[in-house]
Amino acid sequence: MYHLTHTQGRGPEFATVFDWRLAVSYTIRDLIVTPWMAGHRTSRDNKLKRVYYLSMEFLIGRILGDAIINLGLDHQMDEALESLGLNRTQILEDEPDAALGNGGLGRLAACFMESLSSLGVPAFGYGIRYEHGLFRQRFAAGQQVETPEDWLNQPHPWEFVRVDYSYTIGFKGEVETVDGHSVWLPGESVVARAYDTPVIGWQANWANTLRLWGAQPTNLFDLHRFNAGDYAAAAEPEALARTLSRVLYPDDTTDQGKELRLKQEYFLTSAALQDIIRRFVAEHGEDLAHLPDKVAIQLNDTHPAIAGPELIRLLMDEHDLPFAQSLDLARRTLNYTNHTLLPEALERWSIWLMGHVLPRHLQIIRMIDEDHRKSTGRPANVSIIDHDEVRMGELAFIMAGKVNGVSALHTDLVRSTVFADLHKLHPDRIVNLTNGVTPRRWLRMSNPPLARLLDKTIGTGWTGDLDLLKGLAPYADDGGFLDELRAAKRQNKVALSNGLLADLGINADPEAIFDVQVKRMHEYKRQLLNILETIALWHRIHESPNGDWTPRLKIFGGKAAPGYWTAKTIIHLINDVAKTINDDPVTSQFLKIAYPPNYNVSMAEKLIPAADLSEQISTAGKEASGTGNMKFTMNGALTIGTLDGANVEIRELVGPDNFFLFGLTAAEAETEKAKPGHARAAIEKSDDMKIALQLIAEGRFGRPEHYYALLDRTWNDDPFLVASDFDSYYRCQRSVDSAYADHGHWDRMSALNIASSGFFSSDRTIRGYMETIWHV
Ligand code: H2P
Repeated sequence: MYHLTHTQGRGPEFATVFDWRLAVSYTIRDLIVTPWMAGHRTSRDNKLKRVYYLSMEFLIGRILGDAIINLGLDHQMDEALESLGLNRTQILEDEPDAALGNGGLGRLAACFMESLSSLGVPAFGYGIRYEHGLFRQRFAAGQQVETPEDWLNQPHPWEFVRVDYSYTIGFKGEVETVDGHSVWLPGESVVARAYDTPVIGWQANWANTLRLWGAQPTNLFDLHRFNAGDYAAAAEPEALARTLSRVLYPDDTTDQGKELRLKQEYFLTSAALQDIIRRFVAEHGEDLAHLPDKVAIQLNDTHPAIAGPELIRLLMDEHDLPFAQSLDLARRTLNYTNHTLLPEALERWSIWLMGHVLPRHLQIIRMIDEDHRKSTGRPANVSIIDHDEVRMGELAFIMAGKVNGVSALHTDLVRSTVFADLHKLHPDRIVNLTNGVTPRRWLRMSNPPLARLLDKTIGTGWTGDLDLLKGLAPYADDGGFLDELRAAKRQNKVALSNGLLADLGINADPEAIFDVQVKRMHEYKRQLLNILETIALWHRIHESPNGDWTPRLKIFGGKAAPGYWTAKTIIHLINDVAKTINDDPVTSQFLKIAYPPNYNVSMAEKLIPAADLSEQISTAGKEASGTGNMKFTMNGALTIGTLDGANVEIRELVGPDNFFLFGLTAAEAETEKAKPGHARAAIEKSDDMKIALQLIAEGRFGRPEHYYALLDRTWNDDPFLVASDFDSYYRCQRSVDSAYADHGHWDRMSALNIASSGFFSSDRTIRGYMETIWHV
């Protein structure tokens, strides 16, 4: 009531849901600020080492519900809201998603921030305060349409703007030599301004800061032009500067905006490093030789890899340290996480662009390269500059104390493929830290029925120590427990069905298998395999409509990068197939498809707890880890998957009997791909795949000319081996059908999945980083 009146300036009789949501958010924020400030004081007074996580993406989602849970105030909040006649769900769902990321990479950064706070590790996350996060997705006639995300169109109650923490970021210009020193005279500059969001940990013992940078012009606006009546031109400097923090570029996309993307990466990195050095000097004095003792920096993928040369530049050009020492200090401070082996995501910048935007950095990159060559006596195949391009993967590797992969399989592949030569030179540098997810958001908050059952069965300790889920294993043979587990799942499925009916008009039977594939749309993740299997199944049901079919609802969710034509065509195909299948009076009692648009964190929170089956069907060797796979396992869904990424570890932990495995291994996939005509050969052998492709070509799901190129690619190229794995997948799906028909057996498998999922807490992952990489 206080915040409604005094912060929002509204009386309860006029207050909207928005007003109430802000009042509730400020109330909760007040409770976070105290531990937040205490944590800062403790870190400063005890001169603690800090972790700095640099990431172009933080896929935070909504904050309010998570904060309430971590403060342990859910019951009190319910009571308070009820006494005011307010509806909790309505208030929580009024908050827009902070969609500052594409997918797993950005969501991992958000889970890590939460775990760092839950474990009480002094840390800052550094990112960009995109005014428009990832685009909003709509479907028009089945096709993806992108519209701007506008989460900051309304006051954002969680952030504190820090006008005093502003740094100038230069671009372009010249490098001159003055008194034997290199001096960079940037031709353009903007100001990076800090916006802080506290991230509260479990049980509110500690809170860290997510510091996002917004771009401001160095000169606010051109008064001279304004007075002359040229208003648009007067505002130009501001508009140009703001472009830097306006949108999040979807990764692996086109050439467009390359310069802007490089500038964004430098903007984030330089602001963060200037802030880190300022804080170090304030706490520990001018002697930067101790930087690695107090600072551990993690580069989330190659996006902030310019940190290597930038840190050297700051130490050398601004703090007068010699190059060799600057290089050594930078290397002992920086670490790099690799998230993918796909060449498209290992950034390369043309020398021309790098030299144009960051001329001083290009010089330093050449010095780093030269030093590495000399010190390792190596030929050019490990060099940073290759074929007139700067390879950011190599730069990140060479500048890192440790390089980590994100699952056991991925790390092995990092060692044996992309960085094989560098690994030989630096055999101790690559380490594995299998990803994890926070159980606070992904279990306690998003799945209250299951959380209540867990509390009742094994006590509440699991939220802060997910290994305690092991205590559930004995209950896998307890019929009473399994009934309750089924009831909890059913409650989530009913809630989801109601939502699907209201939003999409799809009438879903909660008894059906809820079979869910949600993630970025990408060919390697093989949503195409899933939809082709759906078509083949539909055809089979038509052949024997009186058969004993297990009803299934296939749910898809995900966005395609705006320039990624094939992924967009697959979205179109799924929607077209859904239209035909959902309206089919013969089959729709057995098979339906739901593809809600604009998949985001909040949607994941509803879909994952309601899933029976988790689709993790990437071409083996391509999905670095996956984190959705972990969330599903924790929530009792069974996985149908390939031996890829963290699926391998999930299967080992839950046991092969409780996991639906299909498909080629990573090694087999490599061999298969090398065979000429592999796709055609596999399709010729598979009646089900052939019929699925034929039905599309015949136009059974809408105009076939939309799909000719996709069909042609599948027959003649099939880079991600959809055809080679099709039959194995189809058969495996039928074994899912029969397993699901045996309720008792299915529920037992589900219980064992939950019981074995403790390893996938991001608390475990962060402890691993603390020990192996950061030494905090
Ligand atoms: C990526 C990888 C995932 C990995 C995640 C976090 C880039 O995420 O592909 O396999 O789990 O990073 O390490 P995504 O595809 O979801 O955008």
